[in-house]
Amino acid sequence: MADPYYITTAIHYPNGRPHIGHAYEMICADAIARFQRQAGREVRFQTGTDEHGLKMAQTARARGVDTRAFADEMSSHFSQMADTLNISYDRFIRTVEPDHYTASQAIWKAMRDKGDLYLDRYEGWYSVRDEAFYDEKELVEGEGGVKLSPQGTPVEWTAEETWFFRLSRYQQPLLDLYAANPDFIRPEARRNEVMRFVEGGLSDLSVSRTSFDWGVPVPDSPGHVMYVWVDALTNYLTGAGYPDDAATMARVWPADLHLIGKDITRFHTVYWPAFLMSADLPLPKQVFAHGFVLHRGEKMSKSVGNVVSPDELTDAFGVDAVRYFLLREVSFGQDGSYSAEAIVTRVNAELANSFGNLAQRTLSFIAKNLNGAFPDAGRADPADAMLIEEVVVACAGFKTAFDDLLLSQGIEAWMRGVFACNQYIDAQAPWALRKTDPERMHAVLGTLVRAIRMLGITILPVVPDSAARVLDQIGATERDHAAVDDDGWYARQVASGVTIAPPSPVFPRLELPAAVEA
Ligand code: ME8
Repeated sequence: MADPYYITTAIHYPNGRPHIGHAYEMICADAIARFQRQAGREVRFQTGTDEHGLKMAQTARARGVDTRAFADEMSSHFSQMADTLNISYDRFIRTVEPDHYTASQAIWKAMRDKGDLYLDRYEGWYSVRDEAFYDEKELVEGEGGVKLSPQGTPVEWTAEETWFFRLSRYQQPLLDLYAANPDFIRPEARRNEVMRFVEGGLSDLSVSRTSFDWGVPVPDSPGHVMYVWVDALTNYLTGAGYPDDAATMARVWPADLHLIGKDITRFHTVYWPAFLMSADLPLPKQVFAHGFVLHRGEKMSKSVGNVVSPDELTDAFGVDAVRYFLLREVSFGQDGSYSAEAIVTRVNAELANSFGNLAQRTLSFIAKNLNGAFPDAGRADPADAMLIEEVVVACAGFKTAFDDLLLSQGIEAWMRGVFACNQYIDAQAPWALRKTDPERMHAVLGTLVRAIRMLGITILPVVPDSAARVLDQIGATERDHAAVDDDGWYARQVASGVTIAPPSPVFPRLELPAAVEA
């Protein structure tokens, strides 16, 4: 059986509509999932919504609607967005689902049986917006002297009887984990932050609430629901079949990659591994914290209200253009900024005018001048082999970079292959050769078709729909990584007699729409 690869996104709070940050996270995870599938891994990819907690309960109450009905409606916007963005998830999990209750209660009991849970009185600060407890020493002062969380959100004083998790016990095991696995937390800046935090000492964590009931009930403890992060993190196990589906668990757990945003690193790299150690479960192999996508350099969030709808962007520019832009523009792990102008500029320069134009002018020339027949071998020139070599290097560069989650660099490497093709086509000028040297023209066009196939396969994880259309135009059906190096493909196409139909452009030039510009 193929080597499994389990990748997850954070599960998103559906207390408002999805924004471009949520879209970004799904797109990055999807590109990685598709890339790993192409590499032959048996990928399991999970995304979903995180529906419990005070923030959801309060938002529903403020709107005067039933919390569950509100969660149902809002979660559907996230699953619809995932479908619009062509996200190849295997499961869209909702934390209100019965098997998730089972998993959350099972990990709870395992932690309790370990002696890591005890009842006590909690008194301290809580941010509903972050769904997080904070120590007094972490708070900052806002306008008028009000106390704010380190994320700048309001905090309220909370005092109630709750269950505590003995997080303090896990300080040394966590430090040992980070030391033994330097890649457990990426990028480096986040790893350093987390290590400083854990070195500073860990307080036990309040893990249940009694003042509201919108959550997973704590086993054998009437009146208590789990702290939303306990159940939220457990979603990754639910999706792996925990606790009852031992076969799936054995195959997909531990997760290979939890992809999350930088603001929730502490939950994933401190609390989550501590819960898992407590429950005697294997730890995920890696947590990668991506940066924030800012709109013209400014932070957006549902709670702040300057939210840009992903639908607006995909309607204006197309799904693959938005995917390409985000993956290419933002250096993975760092913050990035977007605007309509930046999307139009990037996509026109690299997709419409470069890869799109390369495919379009090559294939329409063949359709028109060779009746769509695959060019003959013609008369080779060292420039042909040199081009193929450059494209091979570019595609290998993409693969090496993606293997190491250097997504933007991977696309940049691929782009070098596209540029090499465009230089070659300009230098060889096949349209001029048509009259002067048809044999050379055949060789040049054949070389370009080979290059387009390799580049098309390579870029599939980034722009799945458009790259597939280019590959369809040349009848390239084998699309895994191994196919890139398949030297026999061209001869087989010629032998099969398939032809290239007049292509319609796959990457249209974008215009700046007035509505988005405003
Ligand atoms: O934190 N740019 O949910 P959430 C990029 N339910 N990513 C962003 C972003 C932005 N502007 N804004 C948010 C939660 N994100 C919890 C997670 S996981 C067990 C529970 C990212 O809806 C954010 O960093 O607030 C997080 O990874 C994801 O979107 C969901 O954020």
